[in-house]
Amino acid sequence: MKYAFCNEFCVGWSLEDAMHLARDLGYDGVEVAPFTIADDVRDVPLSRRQELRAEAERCGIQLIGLHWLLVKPEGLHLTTPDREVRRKTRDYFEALIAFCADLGGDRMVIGSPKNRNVLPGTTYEEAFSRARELFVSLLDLAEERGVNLCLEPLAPNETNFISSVREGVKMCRAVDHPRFRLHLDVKAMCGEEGNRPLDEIIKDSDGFAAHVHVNDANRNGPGWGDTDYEPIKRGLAAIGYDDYLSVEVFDFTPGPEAIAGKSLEFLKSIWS
Ligand code: LER
Ligand code: MN
Repeated sequence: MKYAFCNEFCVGWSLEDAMHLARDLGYDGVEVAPFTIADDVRDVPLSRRQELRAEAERCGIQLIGLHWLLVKPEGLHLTTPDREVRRKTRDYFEALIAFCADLGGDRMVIGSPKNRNVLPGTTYEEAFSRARELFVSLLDLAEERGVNLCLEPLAPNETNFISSVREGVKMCRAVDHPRFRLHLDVKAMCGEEGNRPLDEIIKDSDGFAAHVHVNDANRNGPGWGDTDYEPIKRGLAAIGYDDYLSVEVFDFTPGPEAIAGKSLEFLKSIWS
């Protein structure tokens, strides 16, 4: 496995400082939340992108890609009936693909639970078909720039759209393109309805999974709670996943050094 962390817990830090922490602790990569760089990535000049990529190369860290894609700018939505909002959302996705590739990244996690919810007055089927159409329209650019679009199923406590790995696989099949993949998030799989073992849920993603967020059901880092990683290890081995495990947490209070340090120690104890 390769190891990364998501940079948003480095609150107030430059991306350079986050990369230095990753290097010092023994990580391989850093995953970037674009809102930590700019409210709108179209405002980040190519010179700054090149500077960040050069620093990553200097310290032997890969900027692996992006997540929390639609936090900013405000007002974007994937499944709204409002065509103009969907057009703006699509345009922003294109800007994100370019930003991701400019940083040297090869994956984008499509999570953003609030920006994809099925809104009142819309059926699930309508939302599905709008999201599918939007995703399909991005594939040529994703292919050209070498970026995988990885849909992140999130549990019903976060969103009412694509709230299980099985639903995510349905969208992957409907889009049917090698650049449209699935992302697995541990706390989201723990929150799926049906209380199924995690190795079984992971096996449902066979052939589609291209990236993984590691955390605990309690939304802290991996190893910071009771989530058993043995079934996760079994499931990922069963589908042949050996790419990045990226630490993503939601309580930033322990601080970057503690979150990143203790999480990596735990991951290495499991995947040693
Ligand atoms: C949200 O819960 C999440 O897991 C993030 O990866 C959203 O992009
Ligand atoms: Mn996640």
